[in-house]
Amino acid sequence: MVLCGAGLSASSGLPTFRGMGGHWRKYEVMELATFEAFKKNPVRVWQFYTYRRKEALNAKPNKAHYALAELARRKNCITVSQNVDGLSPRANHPDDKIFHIHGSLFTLRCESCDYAEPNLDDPVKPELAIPEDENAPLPDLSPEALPRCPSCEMLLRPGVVWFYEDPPQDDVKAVEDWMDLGRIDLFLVIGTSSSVDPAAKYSTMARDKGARVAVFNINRDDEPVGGMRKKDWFFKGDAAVLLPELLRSVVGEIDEDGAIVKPPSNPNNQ
Ligand code: BJW
Ligand code: ZN
Repeated sequence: MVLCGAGLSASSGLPTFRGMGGHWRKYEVMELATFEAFKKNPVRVWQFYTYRRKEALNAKPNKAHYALAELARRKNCITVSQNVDGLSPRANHPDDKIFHIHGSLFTLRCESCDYAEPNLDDPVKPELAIPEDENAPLPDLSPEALPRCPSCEMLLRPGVVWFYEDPPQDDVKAVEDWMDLGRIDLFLVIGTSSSVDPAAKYSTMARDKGARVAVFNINRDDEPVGGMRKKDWFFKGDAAVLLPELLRSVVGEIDEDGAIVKPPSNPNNQ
């Protein structure tokens, strides 16, 4: 089982959540990533997510995304991703083996009814375009400029899971059902500060199913909840370098574009 966070995409050039210093321009990110913020200032929140969507669309999956996608094709394993950047889907990670428990930047959903749509437009509406110059002021828009639900006319919002919101219940249930199936050998914790529930709970749950834990993180202090145990591993460094190396005997040698340039030496490696 794999749990990944923003550090997986750091080498693709996307800042981690806490790595942004908690700020975007002069705004506190914590104050943009809540439904309360959206109700108060939907224009500002939409401008923040327009910026995030553009950054993610301009980024490319890295070797770690491709290695995890290949691992999923070869092993009985699931990935729980906290990432909303769409890079794992773009690395062709099998759809039925990954659960995006914090949603996606590229789904729009209605703030009021059940309407949802995939959307890759940049920007979603022309008025939302963000000035290239970071110091240039953000355009002062009226909420009329924001995307609206074709079904009920209320505002559409980014399809991410904000603080205090429930992660998609179907996904949470599917993850728990999979964990209940039997023993878990190994739990990989990749590029996450393990600071947000429910993701932070999964390492303890996996341990209860017998898992040993392997952490991949540039920061030795970012341990999973409950700390490290005797038979765990901590690989300190860039996930995009470490993972393809550590998984090479199982997934083969992968190039920058995700092509397997050398087959695995030990595909049945347990
Ligand atoms: C590298 C690297 C490299 C860097 N290689 N590594 C007080 C305030 C706010 C909230 C709460 C609160 N008290 C309680 C709450 C609830 C909250 C919570 O858990 N808070 C904790 C403080 C306890 N949880 C929730 O609100 C969740 N909802 C919930 O629990 O509902 C109840 C429920 C549970 C279960 C079932 C049903 C109901 C929802 C949480 C939603 C989080 N949403 C966000 C924003 C998404 C939208 C957006 O992106 O704008 O998700 S918050 C943010 O944190 C984002 C991330 O997915 C998430 C996790 O962060 P992540 O990925 O770990 O990133 P970072 O930046 O923290 O860490 C990066 C790591 O990478 C670091 O360790 C680096 O060292 C490392 N790294 N480069 C390897 N190259
Ligand atoms: Zn609606």
